[in-house]
Amino acid sequence: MEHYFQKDIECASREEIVRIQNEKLVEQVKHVWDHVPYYRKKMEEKGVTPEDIRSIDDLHKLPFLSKTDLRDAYPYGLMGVPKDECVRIHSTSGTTGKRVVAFYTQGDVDLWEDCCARAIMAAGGTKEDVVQVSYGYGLFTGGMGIHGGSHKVGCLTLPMSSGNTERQIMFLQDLGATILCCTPSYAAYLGETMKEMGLSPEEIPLKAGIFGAEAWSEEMRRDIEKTLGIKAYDIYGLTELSGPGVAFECSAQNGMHINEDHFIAEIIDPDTLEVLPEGSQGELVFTAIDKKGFPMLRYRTKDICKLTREKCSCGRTHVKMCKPMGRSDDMLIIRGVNVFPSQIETVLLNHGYQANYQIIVDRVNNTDTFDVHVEMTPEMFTDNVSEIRKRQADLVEGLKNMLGIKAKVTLVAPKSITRSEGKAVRVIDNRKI
Ligand code: DLL
Repeated sequence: MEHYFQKDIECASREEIVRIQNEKLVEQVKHVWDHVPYYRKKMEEKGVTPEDIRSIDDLHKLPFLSKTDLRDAYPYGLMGVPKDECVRIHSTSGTTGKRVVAFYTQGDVDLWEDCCARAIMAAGGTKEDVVQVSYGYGLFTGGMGIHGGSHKVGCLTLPMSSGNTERQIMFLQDLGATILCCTPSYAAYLGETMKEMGLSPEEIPLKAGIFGAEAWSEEMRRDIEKTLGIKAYDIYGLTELSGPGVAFECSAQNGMHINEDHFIAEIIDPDTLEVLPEGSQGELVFTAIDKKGFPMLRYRTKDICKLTREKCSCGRTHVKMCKPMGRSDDMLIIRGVNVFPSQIETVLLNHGYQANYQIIVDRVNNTDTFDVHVEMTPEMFTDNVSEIRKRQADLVEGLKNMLGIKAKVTLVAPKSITRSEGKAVRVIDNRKI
């Protein structure tokens, strides 16, 4: 049976959604014009005033915002209300330069938690469930966002945060968690550790997982579903737009419904900045039409994605985004060819490996080197050199078919690549360009 947190809105007619978006957009643009001088200046430079924005058809007239703007306006330059009306700050997990900081009014926190509650109910959650929240708590939005959503659904919420893997597994067993929320790479690690401890999926009552915050493939989903004995649902979001819950998967498990009463999505060509027609692949851009503390208009996510309005079997009417295939800034250009880590992951999982790998790129004598280190699973571990060579050659071939370029593949011992409790580090790019 399908559960909804706010059925009226989640299953509203197209006309109703457009009506809501039109009304909120017009109001939000006025709010930003009046309260965010940084964005007002950008509008003035483009010759746009709030009167020009009468409906979502006028959205394309507004200037974009990007991470560069967030850095320029750091820390308070994009705040949309007086500081004393904000109640919360979160920040991205970025490692370079100034971090992005985002602000929330109580109303913003409320609507964010509603979005997460929708995601939990779409994954089959009800107040009967015990939810183990193993996303990091703190500045990262994963822990506190899902936590708030879980409370709203009325689930018994376990604020584990990430780390201490054996204790995670002990609580999964002892407290009988039925829904696990963490990054997909941490879910895979928990599954792997359970197996090592001789614990089979039947011995824990877990039924669903809500995994996001990083790109993960369909193959990885199947792998996690098998090792943990669950249904694994994707969830998407970013700090700039509140956090997890901007979009979430339903029982159809083929794309994530974007919460269109709060966010308007567009797909643009990242080079020409033109808006692309439905179904095209391009950069995802969001306009937050409710958030007041940190109101983002036409924010460029860098995530490469497609949108579809095909009817969904779950009854929800909100537009769906596909799994982002990666970020345009995660995309590696190796010997002139575009390479996404997710493509490499697909090849590995199709060859019976798990998503434990690292891509190491360097430049020697003006040529890119492309090394992929892949862990053998315990079952395939061997010191038979010819067998290892054969396996490596198979992977080189598989990667060449997928990417069109040749990689140097090195198989390494099980557990030799560092595991992540949050977002996995897949790429080491040593090129100094
Ligand atoms: O990762 C918020 C989040 C927490 C989402 C927990 C889901 C679950 P940031 O740290 O600001 O926020 O990173 C946002 O992570 O632009 C995407 O590139 C990536 N990302 C998030 N969810 C997914 C997903 C959180 N389901 C950036 N699939 C985004 C692929 C994702 N990439």
